[in-house]
Amino acid sequence: MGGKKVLTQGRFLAEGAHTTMLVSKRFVAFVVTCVAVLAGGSAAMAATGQPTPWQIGLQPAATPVMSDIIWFHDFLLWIIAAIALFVLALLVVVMVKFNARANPVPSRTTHNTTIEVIWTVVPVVILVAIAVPSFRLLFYQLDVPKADITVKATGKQWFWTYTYPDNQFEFDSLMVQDKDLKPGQPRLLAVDNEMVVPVNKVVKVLTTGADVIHSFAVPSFGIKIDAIPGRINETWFRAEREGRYYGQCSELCGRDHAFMPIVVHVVSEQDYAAWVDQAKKKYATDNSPRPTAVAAAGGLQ
Ligand SMILES: [Cu+2]
Repeated sequence: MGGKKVLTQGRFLAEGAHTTMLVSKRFVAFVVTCVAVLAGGSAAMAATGQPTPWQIGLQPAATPVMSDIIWFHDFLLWIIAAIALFVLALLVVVMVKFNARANPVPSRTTHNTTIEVIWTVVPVVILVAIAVPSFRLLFYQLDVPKADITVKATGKQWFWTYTYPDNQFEFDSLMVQDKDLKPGQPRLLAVDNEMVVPVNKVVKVLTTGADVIHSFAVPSFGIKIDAIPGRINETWFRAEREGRYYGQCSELCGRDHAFMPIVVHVVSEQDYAAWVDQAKKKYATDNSPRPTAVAAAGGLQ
């Protein structure tokens, strides 16, 4: 009887060990898959200018401002991680070395000049180390360089109107409905008439609102600026790669707030010139009332 029990127990233990090994193997496989998906995902999204499944970081940068934002984000992450680990280590030391059992007679120390100077000076140094790149980035974002082209984006309930004041035309940009999506067009992000700009040129974006406050935001450009009725805000970007970059209204503006995406199509200078020629005819602003219906989709495909 006793022997059988031991045997059963032994088999149970062996089975247990086998299961543990299987689980840990599966766990390793899971982690490897996750890493592969994340690495593959980030490589795939490098060119997309839109969010991707399983994305955990910021969208890849398409402008120098966004590159700096990503650098600053990562820099802060290291500092935060170091501080959190340091505080955790201190807590562990306190719990292990100075609990009532390990340290029955507590020290009666109340002041220690050296440590007080250190815990005042070190945080100041850390804050200065954060403030310097932070202010530099802020000025870089806010100080608009000499613009090559200007585009005015007017937020409306619930679409955007883009005006090209240098070329005297403007057009409305509405979200493509699910049933009208063409292959490759991302759902809830694609629009019928995209804002087209040339690559490597400084684009000044003026924003305003026609009804309520909207916000013009394109993550991979590192821009987000409120579009406020009655005033003009400005921001800028210089896209370094051609492609389509997607954004969304980022100020709660009413029922269809989630359905007024932004698409900036960055093209070569020649393609931009060709598009302007075509757009001038297609969207010419004259004094006759503009049809409210949006001109048929077209332009650069
Ligand atoms: Cu809006």
